[in-house]
Amino acid sequence: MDHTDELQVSRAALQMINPAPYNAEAPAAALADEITPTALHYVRSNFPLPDHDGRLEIGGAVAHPLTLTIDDLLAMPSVERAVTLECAGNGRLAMRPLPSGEPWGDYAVSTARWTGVFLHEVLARAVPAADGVDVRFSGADHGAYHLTPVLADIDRSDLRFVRALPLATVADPAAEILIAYAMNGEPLNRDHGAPFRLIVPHWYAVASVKWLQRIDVLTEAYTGEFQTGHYIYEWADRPHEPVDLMHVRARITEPAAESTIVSGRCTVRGKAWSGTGPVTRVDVSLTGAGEWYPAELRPPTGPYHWQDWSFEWDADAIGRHTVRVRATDAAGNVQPEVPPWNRLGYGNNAIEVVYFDVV
Ligand SMILES: Nc1nc2c(c(=O)[nH]1)N[C@H]1C(S)=C(S)[C@@H](COP(=O)(O)O)O[C@H]1N2
Ligand SMILES: [Mo]
Repeated sequence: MDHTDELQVSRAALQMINPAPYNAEAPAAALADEITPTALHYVRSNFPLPDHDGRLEIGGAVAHPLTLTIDDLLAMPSVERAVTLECAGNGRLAMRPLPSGEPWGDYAVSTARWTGVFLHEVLARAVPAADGVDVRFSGADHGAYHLTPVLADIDRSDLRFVRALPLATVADPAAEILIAYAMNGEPLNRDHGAPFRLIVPHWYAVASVKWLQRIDVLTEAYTGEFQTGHYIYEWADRPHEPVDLMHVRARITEPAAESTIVSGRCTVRGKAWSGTGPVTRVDVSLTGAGEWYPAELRPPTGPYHWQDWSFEWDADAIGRHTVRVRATDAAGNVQPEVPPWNRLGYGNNAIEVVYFDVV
């Protein structure tokens, strides 16, 4: 198969949002399993698929600049982590007024098994300067920007996807940030960042730079369109904040929303996740503003992995029933009733409301 055929096959099961640059949601089935098959994993790209020369340059304020290839990474100890990635724009479609940006429904979220090396071990080989502040990650992708830049001095005719993380975060072994070269046991495909990408657990997926080409240690805080322009919560009533950790959220996966079900006992189930600690409880409400009942919550099967929950519902009365589901995490964060509106439409973790018609 040539590249074009390969892409057609790997994209066939997704719900396309934008053909170029290619952006696509996962189908509902993607949330059913522990691990999302690669062909069902959502894709979000800001630019056309880039060519990558296979080299990873590490420089800036370091004592030993390095050039690594996939073989160098394969020679290092490998780690595998299941990581739930969610786009910060997931759920944007439910915000009012509707913000600009990709009109994501609720399926820009997936969980894959990523294999790679620890970023902190790679960076340690380059020996970052003691006065390093940020670490800047450059993707190989660049081109005309399909959205309107937020920063005033941006040339939208040729932009590159560049993001930074604090050096303290990158150097912390507990952060477990990966340079991943495999996804669900296969080499990364082109849509997911071949030949290697960052995987930053717990963060909204914008931090997980694909097609990673350069890593530079900076002695000043990084500013750029994808760091301080877009991916900022522009609140109406308080200071702006950067998009960082995923907000706590639960989704109902079964029965399908708006489906007709036969009266009797019914298991409602779904997934819950958070970037600010494991989910500690999930509650279900069956009557709009009424009481909340605890759902059964499975313990996490990994530190960065969505959790299963289920609720036995006696759906005896025929008619239309509403079901709401609300997750709480170990840090005490709870989902809000109403989307937390911000100008660019990030971080919508409002309580999901679905209805079922019982017959
Ligand atoms: N180089 C590069 N990395 C990127 C992006 C991008 O446009 N270019 N998009 C980011 C965003 S916003 C998301 S949500 C995730 C999506 O990862 P996926 O396509 O593997 O699901 O990649 C992130 N990494
Ligand atoms: Mo995203």
